[in-house]
Amino acid sequence: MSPIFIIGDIHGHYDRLLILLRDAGLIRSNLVWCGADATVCFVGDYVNRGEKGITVMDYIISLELQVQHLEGGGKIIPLLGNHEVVLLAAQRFGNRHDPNIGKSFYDDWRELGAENDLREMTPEHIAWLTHLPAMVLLRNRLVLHADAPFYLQYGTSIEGVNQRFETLMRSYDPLVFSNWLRDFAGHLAFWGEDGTHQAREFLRVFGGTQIIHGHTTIQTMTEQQPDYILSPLVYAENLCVNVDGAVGHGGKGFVYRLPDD
Ligand SMILES: [Mn+2]
Repeated sequence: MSPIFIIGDIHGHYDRLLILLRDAGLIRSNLVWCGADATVCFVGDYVNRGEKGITVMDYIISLELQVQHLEGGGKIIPLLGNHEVVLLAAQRFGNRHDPNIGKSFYDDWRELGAENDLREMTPEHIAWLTHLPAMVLLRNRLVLHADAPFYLQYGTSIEGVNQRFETLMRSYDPLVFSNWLRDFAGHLAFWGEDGTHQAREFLRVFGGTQIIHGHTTIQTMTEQQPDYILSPLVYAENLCVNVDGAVGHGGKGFVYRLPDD
């Protein structure tokens, strides 16, 4: 069975991404793919916090191209995170007012964004982001970016939510983006007793036996220091796996290999 790896929020920490991929045996020191038939799923949030968000995106795109040219090669599955939407909104709407947060889209992005990311984002990057799925089912795990409840309101199937995201990405209405960003910024939907019910509902609607997500650092749930977070957090009666190793907050991060079941 070919291995499946999940990688959490990288947030512009390109050097850390390379270390993680190299240590997992997926790339060589010259950045060339050596993961054979492995699948690597990135859960989104490539940009903001760190300085090299566009470089992170460019490298994931290059990995996609590399594996496409290999016979029987691997698979790269990048999901869309809310920070990509924050960056895009800053470029698309700039100083327009975001009514849900009471400041401009640019000012919202600038709090965590790296100036060069906005400068370096090309129409090709936007086209690539536009097609990224919101969620995917891998070996019966439902993988999505955020532990936020809104997915249930955005569709009743994986395909439906992915289609809705693509439609939203193409919108030039600031209010549409404002509401989407508000919903996408939800956290801890699967935490606590009510959260376990919510997780069951997600799995009933979208399928799968377990949810894998990033978006909320494991530190937020366990109060561990980022340096000590070196493995995923399994919670909600084993229904959820958090893979956000707080790389954006100085954590080393980790690569989560799915059990071969
Ligand atoms: Mn996020």
